[in-house]
Amino acid sequence: MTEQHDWTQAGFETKAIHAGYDPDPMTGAVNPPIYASSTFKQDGVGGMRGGYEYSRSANPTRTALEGALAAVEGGEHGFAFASGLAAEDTLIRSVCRPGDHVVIPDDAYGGTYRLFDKVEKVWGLDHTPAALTDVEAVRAAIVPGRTTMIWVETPTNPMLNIADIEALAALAHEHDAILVVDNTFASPYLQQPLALGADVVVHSTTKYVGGHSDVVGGALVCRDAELAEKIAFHQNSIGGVAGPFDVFLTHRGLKTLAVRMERHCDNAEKIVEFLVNHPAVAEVIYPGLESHPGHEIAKKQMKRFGGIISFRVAAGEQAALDVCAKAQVFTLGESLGGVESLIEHPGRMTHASVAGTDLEVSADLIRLSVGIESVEDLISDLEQALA
Ligand code: P1T
Repeated sequence: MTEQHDWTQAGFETKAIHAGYDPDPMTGAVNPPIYASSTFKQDGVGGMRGGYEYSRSANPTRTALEGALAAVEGGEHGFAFASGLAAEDTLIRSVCRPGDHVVIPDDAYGGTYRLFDKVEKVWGLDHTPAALTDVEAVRAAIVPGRTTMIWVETPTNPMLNIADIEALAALAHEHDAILVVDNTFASPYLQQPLALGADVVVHSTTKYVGGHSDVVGGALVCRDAELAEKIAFHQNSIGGVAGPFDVFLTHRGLKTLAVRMERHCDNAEKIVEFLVNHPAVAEVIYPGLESHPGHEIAKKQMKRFGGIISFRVAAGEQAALDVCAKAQVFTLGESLGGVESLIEHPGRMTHASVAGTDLEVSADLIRLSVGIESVEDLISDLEQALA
């Protein structure tokens, strides 16, 4: 299973398809076999073949995905987990200690906020939510000597705010903190935070990387060997690893990420054009719009602007709920990043856990995850749902 070929100079699509795995020397299988084995025979005590001992520590199917994820993010070390939140928790416990402090986004996936506010805080890790669009606000939130991590989501979920990764990486490093970027919304195809100075990239691979809404997973990618060693230790010690069947699906999804992302972006751009001209829509939020406050930074650090659109319904909360209920091609559901279009009401669904906090979202907001269906069908669906 050890990879022979060096893909570092290859293009994104080539890495996504080939990195992490060379055809199996025994059979020539072009895809990583699903190694449904919890343990591996040793040739005498400690005589491990290829370093495999027990599948929590390492599994060849997972090794292949981890190599591919590291390659597409321009990193050195990849780690695959059972969910995005398992990846986040493992990273936090690898880096932070009781008494430390983290600056977190004042607009983020509700589950990430809940993890910091309801789980990590109990173990003595403090956090301050800050507007990541404002570098000075982030600077002001840092507690010198205690802040070990600045946690970034860009674009954010669900408000699609844009953080300047390069500027925040410089700020973090000024304070001996690390910069973590949750790259779930952009995907590695549209944005590569490590090249901009970030120390670790986080993914919910449940989303664009998997791409087919058929598997839950998470990932971490970094360059630094010392940090990688800490993550590897905690990945094994905590045990929130991705299983071989899930890993297979995620890896299969990754191979087509580039072509899917192009279509997600094409469709999203056309839907944005439709929504901005619709009288029932009060505001369209999409980083590709020149009027979006983060447009210039997004243009600088993203290849295109992604497949997620948020918009506010002029007639308020009930009207927003009605639009969600009336949509037919857009499926009403949580999650995002799959081939099928999804519609949801963040206030009552994905971000219900932040109600009453600094991160509460407005009740007239709808989030669309634009899929790769025929765009005409998506637009006529929204037309009837908004009518
Ligand atoms: O669901 P999980 O794989 O554990 O990933 C958590 C997560 C992390 N980061 C971001 C930016 C996310 O959007 C998510 C999960 N988000 C949803 C389920 C959602 O519908 O927004």
